[in-house]
Amino acid sequence: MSTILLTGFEAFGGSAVNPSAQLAAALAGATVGGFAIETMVLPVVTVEAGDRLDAAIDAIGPAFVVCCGEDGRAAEIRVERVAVNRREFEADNLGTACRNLPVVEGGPESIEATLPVERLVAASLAASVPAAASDSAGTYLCNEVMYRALHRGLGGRSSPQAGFVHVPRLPEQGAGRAGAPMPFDRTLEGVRAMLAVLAGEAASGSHAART
Ligand code: PCA
Repeated sequence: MSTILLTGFEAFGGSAVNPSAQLAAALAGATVGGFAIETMVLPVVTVEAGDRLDAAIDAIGPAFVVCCGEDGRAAEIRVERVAVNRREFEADNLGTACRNLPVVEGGPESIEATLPVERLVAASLAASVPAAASDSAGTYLCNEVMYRALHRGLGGRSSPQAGFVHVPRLPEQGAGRAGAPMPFDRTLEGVRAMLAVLAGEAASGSHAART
């Protein structure tokens, strides 16, 4: 059976929970449209998160990689269009700071998602879950793992279609800086609709089109 690898992140920034870790827990072992969903929760730790993702892609050989994370500024599910080759943050979960460092030395300035971003957004909206495409995944761990997942394809390594989905905080976390929380069952419904689109596209053969 073909596989979709879905990743979440552990809690960070003083929060006790992360909605993306809950997505990984809720979808572990699920089947969507004939695809097995495998999940993992990544550490909010620079370099290590990308290394773990890389190893999982090598071990599992998924058709698609959907990395998920929390965005405290989001009021809707955000499907990222692009990852940038920059690490710029005050502290990861081990206290490491990064100032204007590349994710991958010598890598391109930016890499576009190879998931069908607009169709994923449409799928969530069709399920009545607010969603939008986004042109910035930030310069923290979410951007870093997205860049790593996409960069491996440039060097000729096996490269599943990959991208990143940012989700709003949970109601128990309160609103972020500019965001609004989303109940977990809504987030799950939106992401499930996106996975169904991926499974449907692969089954109908448009998988290679990468649009
Ligand atoms: N969100 C952070 C990192 C982990 C997460 O869930 C981000 O947006 O980079």
